[in-house]
Amino acid sequence: MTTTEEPATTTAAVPAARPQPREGVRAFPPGFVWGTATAAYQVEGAAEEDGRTPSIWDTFSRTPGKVLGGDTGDVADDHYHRFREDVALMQRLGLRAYRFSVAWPRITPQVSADALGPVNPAGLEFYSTLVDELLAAGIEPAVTLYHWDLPQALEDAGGWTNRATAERFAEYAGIVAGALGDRVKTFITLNEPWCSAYLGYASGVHAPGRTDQAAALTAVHHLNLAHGLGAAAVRAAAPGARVALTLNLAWVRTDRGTDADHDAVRRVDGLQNRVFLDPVLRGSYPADVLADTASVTDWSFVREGDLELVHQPLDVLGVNYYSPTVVRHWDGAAPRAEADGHGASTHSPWPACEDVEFPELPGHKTAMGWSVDARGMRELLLRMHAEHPGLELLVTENGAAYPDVLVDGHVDDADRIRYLRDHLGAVLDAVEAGAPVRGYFLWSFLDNFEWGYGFSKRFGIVHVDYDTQVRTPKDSAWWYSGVIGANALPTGD
Ligand code: GCO
Repeated sequence: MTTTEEPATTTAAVPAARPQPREGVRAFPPGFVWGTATAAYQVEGAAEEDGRTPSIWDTFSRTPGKVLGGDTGDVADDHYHRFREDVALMQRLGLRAYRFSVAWPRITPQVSADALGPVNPAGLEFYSTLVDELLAAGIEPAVTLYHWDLPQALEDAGGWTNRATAERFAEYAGIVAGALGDRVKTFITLNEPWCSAYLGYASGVHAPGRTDQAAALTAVHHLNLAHGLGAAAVRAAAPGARVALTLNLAWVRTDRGTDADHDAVRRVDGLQNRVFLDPVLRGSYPADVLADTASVTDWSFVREGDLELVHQPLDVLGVNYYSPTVVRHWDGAAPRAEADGHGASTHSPWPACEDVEFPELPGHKTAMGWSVDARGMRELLLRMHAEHPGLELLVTENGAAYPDVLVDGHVDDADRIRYLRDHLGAVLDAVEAGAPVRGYFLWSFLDNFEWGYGFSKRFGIVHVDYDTQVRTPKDSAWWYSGVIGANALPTGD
């Protein structure tokens, strides 16, 4: 009898497609998209120019006591006037993509709950010129259609608690996609609906500053509906474009092991992750979330047929990740810990979670007080890959605020570089484990208006002097530029 002996294998098989890293670096896949991100209200300024009308953030930031230092986005980084200079700097740094958002109040300034109103050509013109400028610089635009600056007139008619807001959003989305879709290949319907709903309507630390848990859950559904209707409108107006949704998914764990602690994890996961993922990707609301929140609302705002409208094909899921979430069951004995990193309010952003607490974690924190744990990035990307195989992923935000100081024209932000290196390493871990992560957008290109914290928190890789508007790339900008150029992450310190 003849037998064929296989030689013993001593080395693990290496997938053929993966580039071999040079010593001291870990390579990203070819074609990986390297970008940075901003949002209209945070950088543009020009709040009253060219026909723009107020958004909920104009109203909120002009209300005393709402934003630290009384800061507003009236001028911000003056990006509206300086975008050419900003795009030139992006090009100098070697950035390949730029995620920005469109200010709805520039596009249809007279919108009401009943009608979109006329389109403002000057508003469209600004974004169209920005897109041309980017393309001429070899930078791919990715457009977010809603990054929290709802026209105030819509809030006056109920805002996201009013279903009409979702309908008007879809009409507006179609207009922008129609105007830019010949050049823009990625449209993100909404940015972080979690924040719009819960911080805007439950804890009130974001505009419009309401504190009503039932309103927040109504907003959750109308934001999901806006995504679905908006996705269909973008596809109709720009058939070649890819439709995305950006969620700030939470990596939720407990640092204690009782059944009640694990139940707290399930509930927070439901409210932050599954209440958005399930309707959008599966066409249903999670039964446990509906049951958990039954004391707050009966969800009767979800109409027959809505879930089919929400459940549109999704080309890309945008994942924003900054910090881990740790929860415990709260038994009422000691004061409730509320270190969930979402601002101080006597009202919780978490509906029906009165017995859940958010303990403060030991260890390194950013200037936001947010704990740093890059494992969450990998875990979230791998979870999305496991639960929704084949769904393309993009990291649409990741970054950190630190107390940067400009000394002699130079910002040494070694903390940020460490943060970025660790989180990019975690992205690469997920890629190497098979997650289809196509790119990474660093938050943020410029220091900017950090919502309730005003200009006090600096997230940029480019320092902005708010008196002179002078931009100075921080050390992290040059470091990131090097990573992009090499398409690889240095592994040493
Ligand atoms: C968000 C927003 C950004 C923030 C950034 C830092 O994720 O909250 O999309 O606008 O500025 O995340 O908080």
